[in-house]
Order: sequence, then C-alpha cells, then structure tokens
Amino acid sequence: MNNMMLINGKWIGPTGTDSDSTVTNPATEEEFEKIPQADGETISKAVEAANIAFKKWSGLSYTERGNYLKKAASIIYDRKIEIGRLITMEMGKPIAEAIGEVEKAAKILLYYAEEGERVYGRIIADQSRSFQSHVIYYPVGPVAAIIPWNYPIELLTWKTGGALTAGCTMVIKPASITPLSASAFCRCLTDAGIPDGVINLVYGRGSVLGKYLISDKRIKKVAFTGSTEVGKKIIEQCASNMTKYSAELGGHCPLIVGETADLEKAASDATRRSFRNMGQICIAINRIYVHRSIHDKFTAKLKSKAESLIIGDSLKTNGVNLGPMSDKNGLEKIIKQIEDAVEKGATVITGGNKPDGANKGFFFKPTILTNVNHEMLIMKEESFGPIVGVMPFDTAEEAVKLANDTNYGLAAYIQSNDYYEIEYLIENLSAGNVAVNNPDAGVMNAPYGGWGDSGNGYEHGPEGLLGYLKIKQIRKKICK
Ligand code: TAP
Repeated sequence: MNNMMLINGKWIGPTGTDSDSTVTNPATEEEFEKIPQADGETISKAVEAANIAFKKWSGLSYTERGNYLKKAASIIYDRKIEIGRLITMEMGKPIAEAIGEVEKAAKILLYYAEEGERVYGRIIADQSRSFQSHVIYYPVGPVAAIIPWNYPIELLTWKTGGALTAGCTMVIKPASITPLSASAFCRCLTDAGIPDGVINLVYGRGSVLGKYLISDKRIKKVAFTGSTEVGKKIIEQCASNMTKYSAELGGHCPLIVGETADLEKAASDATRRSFRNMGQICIAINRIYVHRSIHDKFTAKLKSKAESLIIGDSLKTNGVNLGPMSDKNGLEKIIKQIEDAVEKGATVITGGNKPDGANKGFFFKPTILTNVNHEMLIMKEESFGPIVGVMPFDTAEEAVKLANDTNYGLAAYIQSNDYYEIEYLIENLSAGNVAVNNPDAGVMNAPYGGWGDSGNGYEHGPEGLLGYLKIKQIRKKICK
C-alpha cells in the first residue's frame, strides 16, 4: 500500500512489468518492495491534476488551507512509527531518529498552518500624496517538488508546508531510494481530506523523468533539494520557461574551534554534526580547523567520542547511534576520499573501514583524518559520509581563509568563548547559516538557505512560505 504513486486522488501500484523498480534496505542489501515508474504521459497527467486543482485550492482562505494541514499533522503524528520504520528500511537511519523526523514533519505542517495567516501585504506611500502602492501576494501555481533521500520526510515537508499554505498545488518526486515513506506521508494528507489533485506523487529516476516535469509550462515553480550538480542542471532547464525555482544544494561545512572553546562541548557537538545520519546531511561538518594550541587535546576527545558511537541495524538492535550509509555509491565515494587523503599524507586516527563482522549492508565506521591539507578531496569535495578532516590553524584570519576556501556556503560552525573572535568569524565566514557554540545550524522559524554553490532561495520560516508567492504591486490614485 505504500508503494503507490498518487495522481488526482487515485493510487497507482506497480504494473508487474520490467519498468517497475525495487527498493533496497541498506542494512541488509535486500530488495524488499517494488514500485511503479512514471513515464512522460503519467507526469503530464499528474501536472494536469495539479493545474486543475490549483484554481479551487488557491481560492480557499489561509485558515481553510491551514485546517487541512493541521488535520494532516495529527494523522502524521499518529503514524510516526509506521512512517519512521519505512524511512529506516529505505535509507538506514536509526529508527528513533526516523520517528523524530516524522514528528518534526508534523510540527512543520503545524507551523505553516499558522504562518499562512501572517502573510501580510503592504501599503507604500508614493512621492505624491495622491497615490499609494499596494503590495498583494498570490500563489505562484503548481509546484514540482524534487526531494533527496537523506531526510526524505522532513525535506518533503518543508516544501509541502510552504507550498500548500501559499495556495499552490504539487507534483512530488521523491528520491528513488526513498519512495515508500513519501507515499505514506502523502496518504496522511489525502486521509486529512486534501482535495484530489492538490498533491500528486510520481516515482521514477530523476535523470529520466525530471525533464518532463521541469519543462512542463504548467509547472510554475520547481522546489529542489539535492546535489549542486543536479541543481545547476535544473536551474538551466527552468530558464526556458522562466519557471521560478528554489535550490537547496550541497555543502562542505567547516567548524572553527578557537583557543578558548569548551573542548568537551566542542568535541560532542562536532561528533553529532560530523557523524549523525552517517554524515549524510547537507550541513554536516566535513572540515574542522582547530587552534594549534588545543589541536591534539581536541582531536583525542573527538576520537574517543567517535569510537563510542554504536553502529548497527536499529530494527534488530537497541541503542544504535549510526545505521548504514544509504547507498553503495556513497560508500564508495568516501572510501575514495580516504584513499586519496592517505596517499597525499593524511593519517586515519580512527575508522577508515567497515565495523567488524559487517559483511552485509553499507556500514562504515566514523572516520577522522589528521595531517590533512586542501589538496585532498576530503577537504574540498562534499563527502556526504561519516568522515571528517582535522587541521590546525594559528590565527583567526587563517581559519577564515581556510574555511572560505570552497565554492559552497551552506553552514559554518564556531566553537569559542572569545566574544571578539566570535564576532570576527560571524562577520567573515561565507555561509548562509552560522552556528555558534551549538551544532544545529537550522531552525524551523528562521530562514535557511545556502550561498554560492549551496543554493538559491530559502526554506524554513516566513521566507519558506514567501518563496511560493508572487507579488502584484498596484499603484492607485487615491484622491483627485
Ligand atoms: P541528487 O542526486 O541531486 O538527487 C536529488 C533528487 O533529484 C532526487 O529525487 C533525484 O532523483 C532527482 N534527480 C536526479 N537527477 C535529476 C535530474 N536530472 N532532473 C531532475 N531530478 C533529478 O541528490 P541526492 O543524492 O538525493 O542527495 C544528496 C545531495 O543533496 C547532497 O549534495 C546534499 O548536500 C544535498 N542536500 C541539500 C540539502 C539542503 S537543504 N541544502 C538538504 C539535503 C540534501 P533520483 O533519486 O531518482 O535520482
């Protein structure tokens, strides 16, 4: 029942033909579900459904739309274990974190259900007293939402919350690794009574069907989260129809640990943000720059914390901190980065291989490398895996130079208790999000977006809703 696409309120299961695709459990490498694959005609039907439903949905008030979202949030919350289990089976994160992700999804919908009522227009005074400009917001139209697999429900919900609240309808394309949790999520929305066609769900390889979806003139916005490489292709495709887009892309995030930092906390926070979800987080810490005077102490603490993390299949073992990586390609990429670094002189101080006895599954130990430099892939290419390089610095200026030596600009982290150093770093780090003395760069009610190759546009907060709206400015003569 969770392996179905949704088009205009109708659920479509696998066809039993060769075009069906399979879903694999990364902890066991077993294929456990078949899903159908959309072709160009199916995409067109989904877009048509969204286009027809747009008129009615956008005609509702924010409160009416918000009520649907509130009901859906309550259903999602009730089904958090079922959906969480699907996430774990599809992409491997520990079940407790998967359930936490679903709970957060419910909260995001509740947040946007309320935020809709705070979309205010503006009245702007003119140079002449006889005129005024009124600014009014309108929903952009049907949205194509293209989602990655690392936070399959949370990242889908950012788009769903913003788009549906704004009055847009949607065609959702989840990652091929995580179709089932997306289907279970959409079922919560349909069970909440969302009218037919308001959300549609299609499956299939993005590289094949993406072009049908993005180039369709009826699609008025493409909301994409994924790699920078694919994001740039999508932006190019949007240009031909001048389709609006938001692109939340890759990262290669630095942490700077200053001389005055609380080392215990800095090491705990770095462990969380380097290895959580097996490092498969756009805002994962990939590079750590530590003041030379504390480099060895900090590194020893980080090593001990990384080694205390329990790796395993959380559906079989309790207390697991890290599951497998989500796919084989990702695992191969980090092994290549480690080999490259070691060849160029790096030292693996912990990890660097699979846990003992893990013959099946894409498991890998959290890995820390020292003696690294910016010639190595690990210090310049997104890892999206549980590996981190640690490098000393002598001055804050040098730390900034190293941290900014990348085309990415998603998040940067600071651990310090020197007020002026913190202010200097905040001012000079080139990133859309900066976290000071904490490991969580994103928060629900504040805008979240990347600089440079990390993206264009915002999610979270009011900005995550405004991105689904367009402006009409009306210049009125108000007196003779
Ligand atoms: P991608 O390979 O870019 O895939 C993301 C989505 O795009 C998937 O649904 C994929 O479908 C689809 N896709 C692939 N090629 C496409 C094409 N030519 N046209 C249209 N759609 C296409 O990324 P991923 O491996 O799933 O996710 C990891 C990346 O996402 C990392 O770089 C990470 O940093 C980034 N990310 C960024 C953020 C934010 S908020 N900035 C958050 C999470 C992840 P298939 O699955 O069918 O290939």
